[in-house]
Amino acid sequence: MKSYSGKSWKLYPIPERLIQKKQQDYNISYLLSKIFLQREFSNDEIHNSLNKKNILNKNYQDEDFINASYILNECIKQNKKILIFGDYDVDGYSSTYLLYDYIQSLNKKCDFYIPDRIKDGYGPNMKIIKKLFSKKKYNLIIFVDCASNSFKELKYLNKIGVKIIVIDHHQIHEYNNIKNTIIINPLKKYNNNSIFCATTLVYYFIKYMNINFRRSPKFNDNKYLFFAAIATICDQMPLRNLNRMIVNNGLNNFNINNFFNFKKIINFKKKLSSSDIAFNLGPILNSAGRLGHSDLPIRLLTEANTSNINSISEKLIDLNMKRKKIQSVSFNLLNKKVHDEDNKVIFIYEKNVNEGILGIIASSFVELYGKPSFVMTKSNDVIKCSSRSVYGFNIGKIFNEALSKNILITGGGHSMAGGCTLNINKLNILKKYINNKFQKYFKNFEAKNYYVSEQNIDSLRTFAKVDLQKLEPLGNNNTNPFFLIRKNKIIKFKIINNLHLQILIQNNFKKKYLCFVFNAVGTKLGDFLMNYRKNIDLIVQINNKIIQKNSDFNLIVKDAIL
Ligand SMILES: [Mn+2]
Repeated sequence: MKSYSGKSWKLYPIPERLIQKKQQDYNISYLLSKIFLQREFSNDEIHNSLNKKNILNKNYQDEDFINASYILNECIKQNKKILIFGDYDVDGYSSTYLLYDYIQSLNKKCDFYIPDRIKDGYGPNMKIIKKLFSKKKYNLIIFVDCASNSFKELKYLNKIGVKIIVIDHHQIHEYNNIKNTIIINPLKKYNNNSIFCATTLVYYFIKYMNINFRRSPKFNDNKYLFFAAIATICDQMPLRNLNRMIVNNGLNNFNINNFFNFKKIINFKKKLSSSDIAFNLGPILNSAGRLGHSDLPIRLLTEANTSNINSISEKLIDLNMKRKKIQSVSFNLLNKKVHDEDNKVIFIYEKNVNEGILGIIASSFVELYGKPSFVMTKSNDVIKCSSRSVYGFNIGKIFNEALSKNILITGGGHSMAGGCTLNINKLNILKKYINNKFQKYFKNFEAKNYYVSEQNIDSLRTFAKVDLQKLEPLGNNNTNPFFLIRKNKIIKFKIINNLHLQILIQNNFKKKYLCFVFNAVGTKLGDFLMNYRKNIDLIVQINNKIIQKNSDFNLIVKDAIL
């Protein structure tokens, strides 16, 4: 079935007897059974989904943990000067904070540094390293969520006698053994497909170190797991297997009321859900780096003084509101350009866009059009690009290859997200390069989108009440399921923030339902929905954001069938 947004929708074929068997085995609904089968959930994952009080009974261990623990332990013992170097997003802040907190809990001191997204750029560079080391002669530097490819900087640090630990999950360009440097990165092994964010690696590393080397009397497993959970969600790691358990346990087991530093920026009245993290807490923390205040979130996390916590929180909330405004203006501008193009990869350059929001815009394009998206703007004398991908098209690898072919100045990332910088005269070469790669990887590419089944709205309401939360956390590799609802009329619509559509639909039985169509203004789908008055078949999701707030049941319209 072809649709207005240019996607093709299919019913996922699962044999009836399999659905019924799973339904009986686990005493679950037909729909939930079908979704578990469609997503190939393991028995462990199903048990974890159905049992609220699940325990995290799986561990992760990396062979580099021993050597890294040994170095960190020696440095702590000998009161050496330690610097943690992080990244300006939730994963970077969280991993920096966990290490900092652990070392503090041993009554030892250490410093941290988060580079500025706009002035410094991602990861270490010679200028910042020299500046940091001119202020203090650190003996150990721990890079988190970055530096896997920073050979030049690592070699330099080595030369001046600094010990190095890197804990990272980004695609490695080319792995070189560097003396006195321990790199913890599952992607060191060729073909290893890591699913962990940096904070999860740090969490397991500290846990290992705490058990085997140096026990902290204040070691707070639940708090540390909570940070691994929020970073897993915000870094859009696949929410399957161990990551599912990390998120479920991390959010369930930690009493957020005990963490005063977040009191002002999130609602404490209830248990936090993964959508609270993905749509509220995450964007607030990330907006700081996007608008030139990369240090604020780490200061919020490490601050002890109440009035300082309050003023940092207020600044963060304010920055997030500013970010939303800038984003909606830029989104409208760039979306018009996408509208005019008809390529399999979205490749958009516009001179004056705030470079901090390129990634969010790329994300919304992937969501809207189901195509890998590269969004670019001018930054000083070069072009900065942020990109998000579709499943199976590894952006981190492609940027690494383009880097080795000298198309890029810098570049890297992981399979679903990445960034790069390039000279303006390489813009068309990069576009061609990416299009060729895409055509090679996906010869007969047609993004197939699957819906679970055709449903009437009442059955969806039941599913929303009883089953949807069993699929949580929803996100990458475990998306909010799509359903087909037939023969609905749109009887009213309203434009929200010049960006989204709110529509009222009416089914065959004259029942009315409220739906949202996000980022629809200015798209083919949006134009169509505002103007069509006959019966229409829609692809929808249940709006779990609203469900959890106990308000009325409503739907998110994702597409309309031609
Ligand atoms: Mn990360």
